[in-house]
Amino acid sequence: MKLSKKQFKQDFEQRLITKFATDVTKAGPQEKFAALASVVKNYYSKIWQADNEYKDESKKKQTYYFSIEFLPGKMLKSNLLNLGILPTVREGLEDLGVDLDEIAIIEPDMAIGNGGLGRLASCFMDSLASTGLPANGNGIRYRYGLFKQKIVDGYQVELPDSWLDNGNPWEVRRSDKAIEVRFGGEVWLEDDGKGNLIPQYKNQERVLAVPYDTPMVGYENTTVNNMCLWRSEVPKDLDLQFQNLEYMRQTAMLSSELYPDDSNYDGRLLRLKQEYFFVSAGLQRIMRHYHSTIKAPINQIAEYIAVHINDTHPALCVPEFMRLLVDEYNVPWDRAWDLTVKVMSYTNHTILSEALEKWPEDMVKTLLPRIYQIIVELDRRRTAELLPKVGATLVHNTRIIKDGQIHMANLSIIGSHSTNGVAKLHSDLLKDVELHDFYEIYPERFNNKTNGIADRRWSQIANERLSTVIDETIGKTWRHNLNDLKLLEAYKNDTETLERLDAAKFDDKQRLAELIKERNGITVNPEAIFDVQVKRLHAYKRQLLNVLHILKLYFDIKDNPELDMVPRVFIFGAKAAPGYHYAKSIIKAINEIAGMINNDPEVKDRIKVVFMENYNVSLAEVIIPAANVGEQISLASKEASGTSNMKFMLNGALTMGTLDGANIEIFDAVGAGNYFKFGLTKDEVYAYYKNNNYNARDIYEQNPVIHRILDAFIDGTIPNISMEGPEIFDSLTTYNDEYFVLRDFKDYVRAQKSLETLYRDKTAWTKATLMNIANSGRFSSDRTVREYAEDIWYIKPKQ
Ligand code: DL6
Repeated sequence: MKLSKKQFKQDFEQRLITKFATDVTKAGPQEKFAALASVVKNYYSKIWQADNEYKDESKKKQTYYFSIEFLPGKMLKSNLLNLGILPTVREGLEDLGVDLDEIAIIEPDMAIGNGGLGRLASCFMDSLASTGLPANGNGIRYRYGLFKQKIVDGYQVELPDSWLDNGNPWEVRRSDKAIEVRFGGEVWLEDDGKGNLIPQYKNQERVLAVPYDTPMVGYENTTVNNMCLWRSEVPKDLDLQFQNLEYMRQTAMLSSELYPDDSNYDGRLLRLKQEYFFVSAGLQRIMRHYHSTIKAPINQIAEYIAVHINDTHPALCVPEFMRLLVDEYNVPWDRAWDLTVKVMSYTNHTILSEALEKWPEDMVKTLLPRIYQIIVELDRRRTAELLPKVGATLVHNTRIIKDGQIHMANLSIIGSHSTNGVAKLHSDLLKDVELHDFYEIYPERFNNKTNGIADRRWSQIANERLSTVIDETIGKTWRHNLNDLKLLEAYKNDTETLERLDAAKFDDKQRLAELIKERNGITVNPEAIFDVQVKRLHAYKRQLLNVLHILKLYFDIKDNPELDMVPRVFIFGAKAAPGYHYAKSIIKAINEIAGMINNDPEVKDRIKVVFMENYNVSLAEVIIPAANVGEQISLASKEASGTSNMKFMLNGALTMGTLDGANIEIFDAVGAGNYFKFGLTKDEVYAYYKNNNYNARDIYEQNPVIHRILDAFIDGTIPNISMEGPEIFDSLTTYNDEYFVLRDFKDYVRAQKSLETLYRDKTAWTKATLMNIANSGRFSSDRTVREYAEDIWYIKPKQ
């Protein structure tokens, strides 16, 4: 949009008066943020309205992306950038004596997601709008986001993330579009006299779902999509139920927190209820829109809408859509099924079996009796139809209902026309191993869509310095088409470019060093290698392997105090799921090891270990630009894709990585010299599984380096881990090291040595940096969503 600095200043000052009866000299930071957000909202609202009209009039097919998590982070700068007014606003504020960065920091992170899955959903929201694709998000407006992590005595402590305390300036509450969702009660079918069985209900619990729409502003275009988040409320006519405190509490809980504690029955029930809540509300809203605006016959619905099931949490889309078609719109069962499969598509985000949801039949039957009937009928019909075609074994292995459980991945695959993995290796594993039986039956449904990242956030917003260097080297076209970064390759031997890249990195490292000082009280040297591992804490991601290597370096120094090594700062950021004891023990160990090493005068600052608490999108925006190395060291086959690997690459960090997930594609893109590859391959891992011949204790017994490092966990060398140390030690020895940490250790140390050698040659290192940036274009989520649009959703961009 076009905006002069003068106009902006007027708008901002005016808004301070109308909103807070104050002026720029007296307003507090929260007031300045709220006024600025309100001005920005005003700017995009006209575009939003026009785009809504365009969509309604053109009736173009739209996608609805159903996800239990979204992780957008802060929206202010992203909205400014996408509207094309970031520099104008920054300068305008400067004129008024206001620093944009100081205002931007006030906005709480919108963290209604946990990790990669939610962040991917938000990258997609940005890219869908930025590529002009008509799409909507659909999720839950949790009152509390993912917990705030505090580190107390080295332990993770979880505090509530009350992100809505000052309101959310971007959202629009649409009470007029509220929808009722019903649970429980009794249901039976009655013949209407014309041969139709009509469901009758009694004693249902009613909940009002109120939509809050948040605009997703496209990058310098005229598309503004919508992310709809649902809040649960008591229906107005039930206000009298105020005496019924339990009902009130349960209703509020539905949109209270992400992933309630599911270690008990009530927690699991709540989670299932949440899943149905946002699925039913979202699909009902789609149906209403279809009838009020699209006005096409119901049996053409697949030509107008696509519904995406992001991981299995929204899998109830399948039976709920059937319910709506069959019960509410009188579509015959077979036709309804055909439409459902055409409309639905599903992404699998993990092969970890504990993450593949299953719900006890009884729970579904009690909470969602009509949905249960539909699932039973789907399963019955499918079994009858497929038995003669594919045989009993395949049918049994792929049934929706098995062993008293409803298998949500099975439901999603069977009820949709597309199942995709999120990186080539992951998609191959789904076809060849994990979902092979399904692949035998529905080979045409399986495909790969390698993940991507919203590159504008991770470069233009998070790393303005680097972005400027790139602009000055190859021009600005890369800002619209990330593939143009390839032009940088022509400068790989250009000393001046390399020096400027290096200087930008140094500035980013200084910025992070200041933050570390401020937050952790640790002084780190920006000349050191900044070696970063930021991601959820999970055993398969192998933060422990990183830790063992740090301990090796530490013992090397203890053995040889004059050891010549390039100083390293090891930076961790990770949240552990509140109930994941082992992951929390690793956090404690990292913090104790940090204390031990950082305070040992003999180390002489050659190693620093920093655990940055409360890792989130905003912190990532400071850490990732400053990284020299990104640790992507999961056991091959376990990380479906990973996306921080792509963010590091775009920011010129080199990957220390296994051949896992999208690392493989990064390796292929940058070439062997610009990536530190180590570790078992997926085939080697599977060979161990097949032959059942991995023996971690042998490695411990036979390798003196490993022996000494592991003993440090149990012999008091690492202080204050008398509970956690033995737990970690046992996991690697007695319990045979589930993720092959000890097996990969030696090769990891070798790769780490070659990293240090390369870092000593500044020119060679920076050249590798440049090659990483230059080849990161294919990892833009613009590319990913275009592939979804063309191959899965069949939607077209606005011209
Ligand atoms: O697809 C997004 C993201 C992948 O990049 C990660 O590799 C994968 O672990 C993550 N999966 C999840 C699902 N839950 N679990 N586990 O977050 O998805």
